[in-house]
Amino acid sequence: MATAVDLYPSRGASEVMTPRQDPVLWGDPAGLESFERDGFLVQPELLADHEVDVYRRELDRLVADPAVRADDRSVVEPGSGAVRSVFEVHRMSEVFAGLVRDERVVGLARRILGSDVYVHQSRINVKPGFGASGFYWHSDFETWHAEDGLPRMRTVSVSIALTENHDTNGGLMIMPGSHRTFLGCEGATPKDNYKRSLQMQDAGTPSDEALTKLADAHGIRLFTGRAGSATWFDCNCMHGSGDNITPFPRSNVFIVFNSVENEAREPFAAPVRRPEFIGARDFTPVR
Ligand code: 6CS
Ligand code: FE
Repeated sequence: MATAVDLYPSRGASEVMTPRQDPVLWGDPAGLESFERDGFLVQPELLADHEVDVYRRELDRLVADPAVRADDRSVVEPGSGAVRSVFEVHRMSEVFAGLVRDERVVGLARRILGSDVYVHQSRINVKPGFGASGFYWHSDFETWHAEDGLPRMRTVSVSIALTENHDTNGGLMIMPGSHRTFLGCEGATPKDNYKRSLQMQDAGTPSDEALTKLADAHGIRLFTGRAGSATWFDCNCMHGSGDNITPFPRSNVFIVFNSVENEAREPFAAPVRRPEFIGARDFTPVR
């Protein structure tokens, strides 16, 4: 099979900026203008309080289950050993599978991506209080292209808050408009990179100069909101989150929808594929 053309080179000898060569919206843009402009949109009330309770209880159940904690799909905090994330929750839990199929969720993903969609990745992030570490600045697409082999920017993430996102407990930050520039990072991908990168990313990390340039051009938006609010963001937004040293956990469920027209190929800049629980190889559309 001919190797796919690499429109977004990354992880080479030096950092390189490439203008986005893909649409942001692949379907009907009506009402989604802010998503096109900024690379994100917020739904303050996606889930009602009683629905939040159902998903929060399911998150607590999974996190408390020793079998889940021992599962390869769980990532623990480097320091405390507390569960930080659990991947593939849409396959592990019928409750979260139901959220993925919820028309309010998958329907908007289909509209943004202009096609049927499958789940490239899902995870719950617990981000407990008292010191849970954040995620340094990165573009998800840079990793999903380099390591999971997604060819085009036809992927959208939704982060649904399951606890209150205060401006103090390590909320998501996005540079509005940064989705229109692809930042190819310097430095080859180490083998088994995912084992470290899910706790602390190094390959695929932008330089201070590039981050300064992007932040000067776009600013930084901090996302706060009630439990049940949702932030949808394009796969190529430059984003990150701070540590959470407050007593208040910042838990969310994070679902990544990829277009069925953008199926994962071989990694564009990594020696081996990542495990399927991080980068799906089952392209069955969500029904
Ligand atoms: O590597 C990944 O796929 C994951 N890492 C981060 C920090 N965000 C996106 C994704 O969940
Ligand atoms: Fe990310």
